[in-house]
Amino acid sequence: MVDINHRERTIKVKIVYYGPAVGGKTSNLKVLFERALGTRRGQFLSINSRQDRTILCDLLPLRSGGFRGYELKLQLAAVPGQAIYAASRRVILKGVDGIVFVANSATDRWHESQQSFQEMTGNLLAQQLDPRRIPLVLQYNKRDLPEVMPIADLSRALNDRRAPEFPAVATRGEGVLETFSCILSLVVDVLCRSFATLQLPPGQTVAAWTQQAVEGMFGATRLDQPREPVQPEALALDPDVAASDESPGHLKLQVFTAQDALVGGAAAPETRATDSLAESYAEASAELGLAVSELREERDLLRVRLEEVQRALELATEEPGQTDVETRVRAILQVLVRASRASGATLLLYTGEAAQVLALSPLVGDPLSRTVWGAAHVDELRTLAEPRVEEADASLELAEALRDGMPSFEAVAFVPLRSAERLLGLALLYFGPYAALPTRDRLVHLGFLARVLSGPLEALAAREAALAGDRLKVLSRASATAVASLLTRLPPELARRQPLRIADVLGPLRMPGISVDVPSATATVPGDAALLRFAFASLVRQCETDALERGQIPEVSVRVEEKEGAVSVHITGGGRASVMSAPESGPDLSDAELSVVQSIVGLHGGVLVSGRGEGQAVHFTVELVGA
Ligand SMILES: Nc1nc2c(ncn2[C@@H]2O[C@H](COP(=O)(O)OP(=O)(O)OP(=O)(O)O)[C@@H](O)[C@H]2O)c(=O)[nH]1
Ligand SMILES: [Mg+2]
Repeated sequence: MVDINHRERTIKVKIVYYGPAVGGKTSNLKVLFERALGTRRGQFLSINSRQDRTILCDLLPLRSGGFRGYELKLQLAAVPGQAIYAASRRVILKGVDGIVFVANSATDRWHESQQSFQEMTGNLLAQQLDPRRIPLVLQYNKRDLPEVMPIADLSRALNDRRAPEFPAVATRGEGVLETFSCILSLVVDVLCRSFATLQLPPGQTVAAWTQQAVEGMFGATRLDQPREPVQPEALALDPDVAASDESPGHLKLQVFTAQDALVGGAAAPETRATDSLAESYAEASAELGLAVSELREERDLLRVRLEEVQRALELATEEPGQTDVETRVRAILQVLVRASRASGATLLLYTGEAAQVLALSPLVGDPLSRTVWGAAHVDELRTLAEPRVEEADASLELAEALRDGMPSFEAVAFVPLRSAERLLGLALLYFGPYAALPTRDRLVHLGFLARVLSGPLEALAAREAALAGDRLKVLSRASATAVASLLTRLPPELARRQPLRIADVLGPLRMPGISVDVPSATATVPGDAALLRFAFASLVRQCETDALERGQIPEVSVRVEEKEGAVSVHITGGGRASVMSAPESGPDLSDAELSVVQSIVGLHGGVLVSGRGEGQAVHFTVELVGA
């Protein structure tokens, strides 16, 4: 019975391999397990006798990837074929969504296949399932044996409903994936027809979906050729169960049975009492098996999430200079892509003056920002606090923006990366038609990762701000140099010289952190008030910058001294120690600005002296001729 969980965005489907003893059911599952990519398979659990015959079942969880935004989880189960395990077969068949009947082609075993098929029909009817309608694929296995029934005879005997059928040699992988692909497509076809929300969008077919799903799970559509070396996917579902030709993830539970005691002897007698006992035992164990495999899946998921958080923390604590900016930002985006399993991604960076777009291959630009509506929509999302998903069906405009490009997408997740006060970046994670969309739970996880990853982005923003500051400094240095050269070429008589009260010139500089002390309020100098005030203000600023660069809160004193007709203005820097860390000192503008001050002082027939006093604080003295 299909189990759809809208909250977790999962669809669970059960496919049962049914058939006579030693027909090759376990062999089919084993091959599928061995050849499935590490990220797509869970642990393969077999409950066997010591002779490796199935006693209870084989369970193999597989993930097919996304189907209409949902993750399709397949539980493959193989029944035990031996006659005495009839109870287990009934239990395993409960809630089945699709059946692969594995018949033994050997001439001398053919009646066992027939009996098993009849038994299966009865079991389905007992569950109110119509044996003529349930998705069914027949596999005629062991075609390599010397004496096999012709396929036409097997087909005539077993397949009067004309279900799809495949010859196979399971031990060599022949026909195994073909059989599996076929049952998967039949089950998916039923899903599309039974649930309105799961209908495929126009232009997509079940056959095309199945082909990409199978390729996504196995990296191939046939298994009878040796596998191309697969790129190990970055984050395997279970690191212990990584894709390999050995099968470390195959857990076999061997159970001692009465048969083991009489190896080679007759089968244990079957009585009604032991039958019902066996049935309840089988039921409990099968449920336990399913629960264990779900718990294991949950554990695997948590492990993967932990790895993602570790990677995010690594990026957050990496020294800023270690890798270049683009590599770091790319790494940040990759963490989010892996955690969301998106098919494409871009990051809109708001750390600099203009927004920048970084796109991960195969994208070259941001698909959503291409349309006018999309660009405006992205802009609206600048206040977004937590990740969210939007699906193409939500609006015509979104559908157009997502579906019309190459590649085309069905949904987008927005993940904001924020500092305490502003948006530093917006990750846009795009999902293709065959992708599973993040569940609510996964969105919370993405939100957490985004908070960790906003650290490195904040450092980046600070660096960009510093660079912008440097650019500004270069610019003002250039203009200061230009002014200085203009002033030196100005004939002295052009400067206005009128008697100025020095107290009026310096008064406006007084503010918190700047003390102005003019003992004789009447001291006057001949000159240009605006130019002189500019010169003194520049010197005060030099002192302030100097203090800041030494990690202090600036305290500047301006003091006037009048002696023998000359007026001296002493400007002394300094500051209180502060907890601020000293900003990196970039190229400063002191030289250019000082030459402007020098020119102004020169125009007024004065001199500028500078130096450093005790505690290394800078100080300036301007000597002017009194009026
Ligand atoms: N020659 C040959 N042997 C096969 C083939 N498929 C499976 N076998 C062998 O047949 C034996 C039984 O295979 P299983 O896959 O365990 O059969 P089963 O249907 O699971 O059997 P039960 O668990 O008892 O129901 C094993 O020794 C397999 O190696 C095949 O296509 N050709
Ligand atoms: Mg078996």
